[in-house]
Amino acid sequence: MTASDAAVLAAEAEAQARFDEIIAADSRIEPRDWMPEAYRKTLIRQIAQHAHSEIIGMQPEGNWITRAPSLKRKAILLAKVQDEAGHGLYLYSAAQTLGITREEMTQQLIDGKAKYSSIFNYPTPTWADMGAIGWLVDGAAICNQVPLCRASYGPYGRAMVRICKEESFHQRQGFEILLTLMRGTEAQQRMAQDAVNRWYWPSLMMFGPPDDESPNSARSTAWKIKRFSNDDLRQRFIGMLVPQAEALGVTLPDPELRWDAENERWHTSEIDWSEFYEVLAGRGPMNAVRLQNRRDAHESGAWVREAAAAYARTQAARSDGERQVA
Ligand code: FAQ
Repeated sequence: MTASDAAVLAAEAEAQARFDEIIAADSRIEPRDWMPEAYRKTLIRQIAQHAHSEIIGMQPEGNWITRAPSLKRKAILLAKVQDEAGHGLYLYSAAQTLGITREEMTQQLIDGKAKYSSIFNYPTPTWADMGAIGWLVDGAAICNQVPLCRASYGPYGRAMVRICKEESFHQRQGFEILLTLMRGTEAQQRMAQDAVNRWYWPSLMMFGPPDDESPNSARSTAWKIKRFSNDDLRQRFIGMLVPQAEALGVTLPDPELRWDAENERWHTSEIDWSEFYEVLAGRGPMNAVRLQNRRDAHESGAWVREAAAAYARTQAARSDGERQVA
C-alpha cells in the first residue's frame, strides 16, 4: 500500500467514525457531511419513492375534484390534492441534496422503474372513497411519517415536519366526510361502509411487508432513518383506528380483530400479502392507468418546462449583463 492509499483509508475511517458519532448522538447528517454510499442510496430510494407516492397519490382524489358534492367540499379537496403536490416537491428537493436530479427521478417513475406506494393503485368509484382515503390512507401516512420527522438525514426530517402537519388536517377532513355520510341516509351509510371495506386492508399494507420479510429495515433502523418496524407501526395504526371506527359507527372488515391482552398486540386475520406483491409487480387494479396518466402529464407539460428553462436563461443572461455594467 502506498502512503497516499494509506492516507485515503485513514481519512475515510475518520469520516466513518464521525458519521457513526453523529448517528449515535441522535444528531443530524446534513448534505455536506460525509456519509457512507449505502446510506446515501437508501435515502435516495426511500425519499424518491415517497415523493413519487405523493405525486401519483394526487390521482385517486383528483378523480373527484370536478364531482365533489358541494362547492365547499370541492375547495377542500382541491386544497388537499395541492398539498400532496407540495409534499412531492419538498421530497424531490430533499432527494436532490443527495446527488440525484429531479429529471432522473421523474424518468425512473415514468419508465416504470421506480416504486411508489401500493395504496395508490386502487380505484375511487364513490365519493365515500374521499372519506376513506383521508381517514385510512392519510391516517396510515401519519403513523408512518411522524417518526420520520426524527430521521437522521436533516433535509428529510425537516420536510416531514410540515408534511405531517398537513397530513393531520387531511386525516380529519376524511374522518369528517365519513361522519357526515354515517349520519346520513341508509344508502350513504352503506357507501361509507363499502369504502372502508375496500380501503382497510390496502391501508394496512402501506406499512410494508412483515418484519421478517423486510430486507431494508435492519440497516435503516441502525442508521436511524426508520425508528419503528413495519409491524409495530401497523399495530399502532390499528390501535388508533379501533376507537375512531366506533365513533364513526363503521365496522373494520376483520372478524378476527381483537386485543390480545396476553401478548399486548392486536390479533388480526392474515394479511393477503400475495395481493401486496401483485400490486408491487405492477399488476394492481390501477397501476397501468396511474402510470399512463403520469406519462401523459409529463409529455403535455414539456412546453412549461421548456418555457421555464428559457426564462431562467434570459434572467441569468440579464443579471450577468447588469453585473458587467456595474
Ligand atoms: N408500496 O424492506 P422494506 C401518503 C417496498 S405517502 C410499495 O420494508 P423500507 C400521503 C420497499 O420500497 C405514502 N412498495 O422497505 C398521501 C422495498 O422495495 P425496494 C408513501 C413498498 O423502505 C396520502 C420492499 O418493498 N409513504 O400516503 C411498500 O424499509 C393520501 C421491501 O420493503 C412513504 O413512502 C408499499 N406500501 O420500508 C398522498 C413513507 N412497502 O425499495 C396522497 C416513507 C414496502 O427495496 C393521498 N417510506 N415497499 O425495491 C417508508 O417509511 C418506507 O420506505 C416503507 C417501506 C415503510 C414504506
